[in-house]
Amino acid sequence: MDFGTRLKQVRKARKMTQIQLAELLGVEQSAISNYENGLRMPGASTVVQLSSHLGVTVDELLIGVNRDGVEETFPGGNPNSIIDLKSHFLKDVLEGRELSALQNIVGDTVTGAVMAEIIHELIEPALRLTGDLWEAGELQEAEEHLISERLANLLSTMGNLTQKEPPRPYTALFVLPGAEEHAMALRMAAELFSLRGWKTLFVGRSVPVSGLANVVKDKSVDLIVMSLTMKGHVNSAALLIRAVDSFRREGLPLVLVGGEAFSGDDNTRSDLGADFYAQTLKDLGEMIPLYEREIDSIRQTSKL
Ligand code: B12
Repeated sequence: MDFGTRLKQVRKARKMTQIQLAELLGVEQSAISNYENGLRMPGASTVVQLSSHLGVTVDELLIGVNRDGVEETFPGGNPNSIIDLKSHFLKDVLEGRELSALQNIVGDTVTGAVMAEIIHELIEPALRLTGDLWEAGELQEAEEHLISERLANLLSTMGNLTQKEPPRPYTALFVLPGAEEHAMALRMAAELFSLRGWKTLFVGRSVPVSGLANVVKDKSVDLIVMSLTMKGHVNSAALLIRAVDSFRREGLPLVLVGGEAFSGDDNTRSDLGADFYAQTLKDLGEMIPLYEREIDSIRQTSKL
């Protein structure tokens, strides 16, 4: 199969028109038509751009084979829903084309429901699978880091494209206690609060308590959200919560903790002393309205 026919086949499989592809490349539609009809051949840099916008490798586009040297059959072989995308996703992430793969399906505007689906159906399972593969020695540590970084970027890019609910008068601050480095669940939690219309401030790795107190005061934080993965960091979380107690004014901020470190463990919960616990990110959909009601009632009481 010649280059032009292959380009046309991939473009159609991506459900893209010649005009849309031309716009992405900043060229006239006639240029795409000329490539597809074999009248002209694009230069090397255009081939690289084409492959990136179409979510295929240069080899797939030029000679019709993927990285393993296996011939590709595009129609039907490409994902057309997030669920289909799931099976290709980790490979896309490792090959650096997760954003184009996803955008081919969801387009440039993302609804809140689709974003929640991306979080629960793609990003969460991809991280779990990464952990499993790493444990089985099938992924290098560097690849594990690379995947987390790329997924964090994907989350923030898709988050910026997402239509959120109208703003609500609540602010949440997201922090990791002590030396905790597992930030992905916390990032996803921040995204879910933001979808609901909350103002979100992502601090990530723990800041000194004095710094935290200042941010809470300056930004009128209503809720501090923590994620705790490793049991070894429970003490740091408890210390942080005690520090919040010391600078809490008129009942706010409240503290929410989630994470593997204490799931199903009531002793750890009572040692921690947070106001709320949530087991999974999916729980947040139901829980956020409850936090809002609690904050409203505290505000009401402090006015009396
Ligand atoms: C990515 C990753 C990393 C990345 C993190 C990068 C980043 N920016 O986040 C890096 C490479 C830095 C890392 C480092 C380490 N990691 Co690591 N890591 C993982 C991995 C693969 C995925 C974690 C993840 O994001 N999961 C996806 C999220 C969505 O799931 P989750 O965190 O479990 O959260 C769920 C619930 O707990 C809950 N939740 C969690 N937080 C919150 C918060 C709120 C508010 C709510 C509502 C819910 C909630 O919601 C989620 C489900 O819906 C896991 C493997 C795995 N199976 O999880 C190992 C894993 C967590 N790591 C592990 C280990 C041992 C380490 C290291 C010690 C490795 C080392 N030798 O250096 C260090 C420790 C670093 C530190 N000081 O914290 C172990 C932890 C074992 C344990 N429980 O003690 C795991 C389980 C791997 C394993 N099987 O051994 N890691």
